Amino acid sequence: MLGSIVASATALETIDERMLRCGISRRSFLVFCSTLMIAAPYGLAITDKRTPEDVAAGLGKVTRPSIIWLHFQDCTGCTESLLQTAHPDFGDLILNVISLEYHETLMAGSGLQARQALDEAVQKNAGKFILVVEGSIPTKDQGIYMKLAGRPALDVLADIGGKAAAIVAIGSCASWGGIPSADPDPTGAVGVADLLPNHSIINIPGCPPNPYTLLGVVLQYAADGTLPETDEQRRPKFAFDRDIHEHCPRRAHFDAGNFVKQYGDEGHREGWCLYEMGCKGPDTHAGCSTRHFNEIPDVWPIGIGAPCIGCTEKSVAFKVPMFEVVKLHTIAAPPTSYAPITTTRGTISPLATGLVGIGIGALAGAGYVASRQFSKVEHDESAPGSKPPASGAASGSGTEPGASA
Ligand code: FSX
Ligand code: SF4
Ligand code: F3S
Repeated sequence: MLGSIVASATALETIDERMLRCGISRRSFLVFCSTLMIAAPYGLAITDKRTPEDVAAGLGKVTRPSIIWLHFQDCTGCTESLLQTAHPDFGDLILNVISLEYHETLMAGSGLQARQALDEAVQKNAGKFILVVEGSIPTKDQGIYMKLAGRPALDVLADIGGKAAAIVAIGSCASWGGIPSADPDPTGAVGVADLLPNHSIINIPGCPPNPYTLLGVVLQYAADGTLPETDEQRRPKFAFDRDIHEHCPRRAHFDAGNFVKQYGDEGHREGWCLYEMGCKGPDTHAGCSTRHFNEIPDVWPIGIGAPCIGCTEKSVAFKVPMFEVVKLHTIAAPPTSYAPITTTRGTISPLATGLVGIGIGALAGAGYVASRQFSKVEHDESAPGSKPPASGAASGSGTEPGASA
């Protein structure tokens, strides 16, 4: 990883040149491109292609985007989600697609050395780099609760943010305050857009967010200088236009009224809906239900049996209690009164058999009467119990009751 950062002197090479120079296999790059296509199925010119080969052909010509990554009040989960992957070489591949000029968690330097590295990176790329901010910014008491090299984070953000071409607030902390802003919010934690409202800022909330959303945004920007269309919370629509509930694999259980009542109960073991356990999926916009983490199927909260806590929603995560049931805005309340699908098995008593027989007899009789009543053809021989008309009989004679109705 450090190698990728030290190699920033070659930041202006294209992704293809970099892949070649670093011996990254074409196959790995194609897997990366197909994952990007799934993460951004529409809304980005770089992924709006027919095949991963087409995406790779376009992306290969793009100059690696220079990124300066700042950490404020965070847990480093956003960085972890970017670099933890099922395929050992994937973290390296990601660091070869982008040019990470400065990242405190990944660099070896510290103290004065780190400070000089930041100054150099900003100076060298002024006006061209993308600033990625991870973590919230403390504002209480003139921002004294977090300082970098003696400067409040507030000042550092204003300074470096002002020299960036665009800013990406990665994670819920940088987007709107996240965990540090939860009650009682001791540091007055806010997101980047609260402090720099007039800058080009894309929010990618999530705790952590899907890393491919970030990669899609920065690669699109590197390709043609555009940022994706966003919603009113500055979230890219391609990743946040649908709610979790819409494509949740447990949705059929919600519709059928099958709810987990307690962790470890039969419904939980069977993979039933987690709504009654406080799942915020119906009120949460994110792509997790179709785009899982770390390239491993089912690696996302609901996939492992935990309710969605609404981590991408400012008004839900860390605000609404964990087990509180969310309001359903766009859909009907879940049906809780359906008869259970599974019934206890046992022996059937002769009395029950007799009652069922009577029931079936009554139904058959009713069906017969109904079929006769719907028949518009006199002496319809297809109707059960019809007798063939007597030769020369007048119309309407010799028929079952109701046959001519
Ligand atoms: Fe952590 Fe990032 Fe949550 Fe925050 O993600 S995963 S607390 S959004 O800033 O490191
Ligand atoms: Fe899935 Fe949650 Fe919706 Fe249930 S309530 S279907 S678990 S998103
Ligand atoms: Fe967050 Fe819910 Fe996805 S908790 S990671 S938005 S499933």
